[in-house]
Amino acid sequence: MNASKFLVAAAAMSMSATAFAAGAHGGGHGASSGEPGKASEVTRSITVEMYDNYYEPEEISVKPGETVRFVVENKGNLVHEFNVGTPGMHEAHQKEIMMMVEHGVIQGGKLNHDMMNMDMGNGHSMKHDDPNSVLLEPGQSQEIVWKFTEQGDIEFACNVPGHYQAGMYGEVNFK
Ligand SMILES: [Cu+2]
Repeated sequence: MNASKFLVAAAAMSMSATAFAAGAHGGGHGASSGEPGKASEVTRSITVEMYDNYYEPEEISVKPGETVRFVVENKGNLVHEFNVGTPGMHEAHQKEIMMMVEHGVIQGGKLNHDMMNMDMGNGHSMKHDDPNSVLLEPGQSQEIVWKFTEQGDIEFACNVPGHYQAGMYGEVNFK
């Protein structure tokens, strides 16, 4: 990228950085889908495989109060997300991820980590580091320890543009 192109990109990014931050923190992230869990409280591990564009398993069952270790593996050819949230949280997060796509942070099967770490002013970046979510390139895997504090309307979902709409989400059932 030459210098003038870089400046244009940087300006566009800093303009949307404000919107990005507002989106990320406006919805009370995490409040209604549980909270980050402690490794010492994990009672069960669930492996979740991500394909283009669906999960295996397609739904999971948990008990209220249970802490689960999710081992998330991307077995598809595209970047996919595993995000534990309410339908409203997913809707808000889809706008954030759309912005990452528009800025070239997500390109099909690749994540631009340099751009994700770039400081866009005011300490904001396009880093994707919510505790309830992982965003993975093909072949990558990562773990999330999550505590389902109480029963609620919770889904795990991929918010990469078009994927949720294509059915890439699953129900969290309480028993
Ligand atoms: Cu996806």
